Amino acid sequence: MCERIDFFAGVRFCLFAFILIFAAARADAQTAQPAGLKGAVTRQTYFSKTTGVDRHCYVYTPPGYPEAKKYSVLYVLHGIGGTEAEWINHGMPKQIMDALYAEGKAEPMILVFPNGRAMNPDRVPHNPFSDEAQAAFANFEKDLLEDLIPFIQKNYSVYTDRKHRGICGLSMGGGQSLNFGLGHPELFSCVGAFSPAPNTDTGLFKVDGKVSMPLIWILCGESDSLLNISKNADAFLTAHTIPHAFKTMPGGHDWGVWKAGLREFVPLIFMGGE
Ligand code: FER
Repeated sequence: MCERIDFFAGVRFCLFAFILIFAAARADAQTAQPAGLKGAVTRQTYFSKTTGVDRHCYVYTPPGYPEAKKYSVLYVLHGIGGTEAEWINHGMPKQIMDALYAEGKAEPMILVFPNGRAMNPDRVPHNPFSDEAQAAFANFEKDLLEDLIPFIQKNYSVYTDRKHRGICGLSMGGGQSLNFGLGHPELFSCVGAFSPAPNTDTGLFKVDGKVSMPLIWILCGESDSLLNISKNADAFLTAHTIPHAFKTMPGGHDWGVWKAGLREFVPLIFMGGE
């Protein structure tokens, strides 16, 4: 009899302990993903009306996707010689994002890595500085707005308003982020430019003050030969009293700066969930 009581007391204790551990794990999951949980990177193909051909992008989905009801979307753009694979191959975005989620420092978001050179045939030109290549980087604005964003919104569990849409990139992609983001403040709520290139065109920025941009964030290496581009953008935004952040850090035109850019920019965006 005594043994029977002990047995049931033991079962009750185990059950109680299990419920406690489960509750603690759930409470923790709301602030941070347990370390070790990993996101996923998938290559996607979409048809571009802009170029008339299929184009590709990579998509990072965070640990647990699609657990949250809807996710924000951050578009992450590459540099002059790159393609949709550049960040994936050199920037360690999956590792950076998985670590940020494990630390509870990133809102629910997916990252989209497009090919930022919209041309047909779709290839890296022999001379990435050619007029043709430069035009393709500018032409990507149309592909992004009319082809890629609708594709992502159709195929992923994401919000579709500007509050939950951001854009950032390195070098040429930094210039594109400033041009497209500040050119369409009604479509993007945050812009990050890491070492923006000479394609940065302040003439495209909407500075009439009607739509305020919650976050404009520029980062450049102190020894980057393109530092003056960041300084010009900073001076332009300051002159137009547009709130923004401009940071420099030790480094040149390199991945140390760009990885730091992604790592520092992501925790600042899409704050407040809904
Ligand atoms: C230039 C120097 C650098 C330029 C573009 C770049 C358009 C881009 C560099 C990169 O993307 O890494 O004069 O002109």
